[in-house]
Amino acid sequence: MTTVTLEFADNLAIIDINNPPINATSHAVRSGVMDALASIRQNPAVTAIILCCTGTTFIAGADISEFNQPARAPLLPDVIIALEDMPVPVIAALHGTVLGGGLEVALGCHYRIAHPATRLGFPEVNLGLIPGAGGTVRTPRLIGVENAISLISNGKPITASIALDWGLIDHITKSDTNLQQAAIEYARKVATQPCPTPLAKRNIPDTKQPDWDSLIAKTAQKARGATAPIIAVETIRDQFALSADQALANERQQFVTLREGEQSQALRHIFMAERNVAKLPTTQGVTPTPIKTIGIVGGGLMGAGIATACLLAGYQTIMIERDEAALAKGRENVASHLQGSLKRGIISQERNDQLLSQLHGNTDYAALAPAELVIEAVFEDLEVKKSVFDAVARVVDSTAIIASNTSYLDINALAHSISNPERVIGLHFFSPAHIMKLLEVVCTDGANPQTLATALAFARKLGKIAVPTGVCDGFIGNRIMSAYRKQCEYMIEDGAYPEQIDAAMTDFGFPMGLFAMQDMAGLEISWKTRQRQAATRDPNERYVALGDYLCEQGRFGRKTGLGWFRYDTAKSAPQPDPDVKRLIEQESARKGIKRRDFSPSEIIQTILATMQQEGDKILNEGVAHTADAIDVVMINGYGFPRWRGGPMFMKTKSPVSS
Ligand code: 3H9
Repeated sequence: MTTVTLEFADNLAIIDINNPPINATSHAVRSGVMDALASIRQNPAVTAIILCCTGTTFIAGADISEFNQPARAPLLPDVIIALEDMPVPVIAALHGTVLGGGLEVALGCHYRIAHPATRLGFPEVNLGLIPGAGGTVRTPRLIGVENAISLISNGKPITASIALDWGLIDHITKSDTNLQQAAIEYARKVATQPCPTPLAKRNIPDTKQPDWDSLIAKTAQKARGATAPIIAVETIRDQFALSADQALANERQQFVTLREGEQSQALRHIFMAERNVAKLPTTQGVTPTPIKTIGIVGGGLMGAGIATACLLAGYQTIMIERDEAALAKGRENVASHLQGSLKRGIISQERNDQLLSQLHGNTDYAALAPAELVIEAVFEDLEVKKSVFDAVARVVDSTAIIASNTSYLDINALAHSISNPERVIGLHFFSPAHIMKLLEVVCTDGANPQTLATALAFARKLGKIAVPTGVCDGFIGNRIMSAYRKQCEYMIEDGAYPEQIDAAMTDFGFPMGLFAMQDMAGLEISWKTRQRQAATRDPNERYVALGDYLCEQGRFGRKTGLGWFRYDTAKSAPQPDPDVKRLIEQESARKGIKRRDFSPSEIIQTILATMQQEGDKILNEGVAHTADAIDVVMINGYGFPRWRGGPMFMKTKSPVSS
């Protein structure tokens, strides 16, 4: 396959890039484009050039697999300067996702036309980088400083219509027009006009500069420890004191420094880990069973969230509840989730109504007959779940997959409670299920590759990051969380306070500390679980009863205004409570523990070491297939700071710095 082809037709030159899967600017692309430009320069008949891509997208960025190797010429900034310096206009024909280095290439062209479904952006900050091929210099010169800052520092792509509004592109084609044909027509039109001044030779349009200090402070607060978004804003700011050439050199230097740094390495690690985590040898070459209809048993918080996710992914969805009142509540829950998507602009009112019409409720399990996959999301009790499995197995086809959303129960036991256990799998969604990206796909002992491949394909269709796990108490995420929660409770009895642990965690980069998180989730569910487990608990294991005492006093967390912390209003931040402090100190005294100080660094070291030790056990037992899987779970389900790469990645690097 030739990566870059050049064709001459009627005084036009068409450069076509074909570098699947994302047409990244790999070395072959950069040198191919350079060669094509050199050939075009030899052909005086050419009046305009079209740059386009074969496949599902225009260039979606630099090839990050090359970032770990020495850079090979020609470098992307030089390719873009060569494009910009062509004596005839270059038209970029954009479709798919025009990202990072791809958008920088487009900005090196003199005109940009796009298919209406195109999305454009600079996701570099998500990889711990800033644009490194002129993005911070050319973008403000085209669309002004304010829009450039927003595009570059938050990493989110924009639609073609916003791009047109901002002046980032010049034209949007009709959706049914052939893009290359539209580019040819556009090229013919502009070929007769003088070539526009390259962006790097223009001035920044608006002279009004933002209040940089407050902008940087706001960016830092949002970035929670990640440095790239701040450096992106600073790099845009610094060019006001530089010529365009100096600004390009400064940007490149910042880019290279970031590329070599720990944060970018960590973010690139997790980016690739997320894409590789569900690639299992057992499912290679297995064609997933096609699925059209999903059954969901239970319309509570989880069931309704899962139903919403299924509807949004385009599945016909059947919800089963025990009676009409519960079913009405389940429907109401789904409608309210969809309203949230409507408000966030993810769906239109029309789509909302259409999706609700694809939700079919019933109180009779027989309605599940057409479902190819049924997910139970009922109360966390093995016997209750077994009876649901039994009822489902009686009505669905013998090949239909039956899944449980349990977060810790023994799915092997559930699987063996029905006749053909090879079609049973765990689908552990995280709440809210239609929003959270993580999905643990729990492989039972007997699940066959077909069941697993189908579950993974289903997860991908929902837009989830599916992490295959084995069966154990808590699977990957809850098991690690339960191990480090225990350590945090020990630290509380030994001398730390909840606010100290939470502060150490948020300083490390977690969005919320463990104790505030428990307050938010509500303390009574784990209290009831502990009561159920009391009879079988190892009497020699250290047990911290503080959570029980809180619940005995009716302190169930944020919803009761009191938990590990005090909440004066529904929205107020957690406040340390002197009553809790007293309770903790009394408990330490009762157990004869001499309380001592814990530094933030000791707290974090303890948490991290516990996560890593439990992670090692999980790996040795084969519950997780790779250490990367553990990182993907902790980052996407438990708030572990993404820019640190995950606990197992950190283990391979230097000891933690808090
Ligand atoms: C940059 O551009 C820096 C410049 O400013 C300066 C340079 C000097 N490289 O996500 P998917 C692979 S930084 C290499 O499942 P989707 C991925 O591993 C870059 N490979 O598909 C997977 O491989 P496989 C700025 C990459 O349809 C396959 O492509 N750009 C890269 O759900 C499909 O990926 C970005 O950050 C890459 N950059 O989503 C864009 N990207 O088939 C990052 C993907 O073997 N990429 N792969 O499993 C994305 O956001 C999504 O991949 C995209 C497609 C939206 C493009």
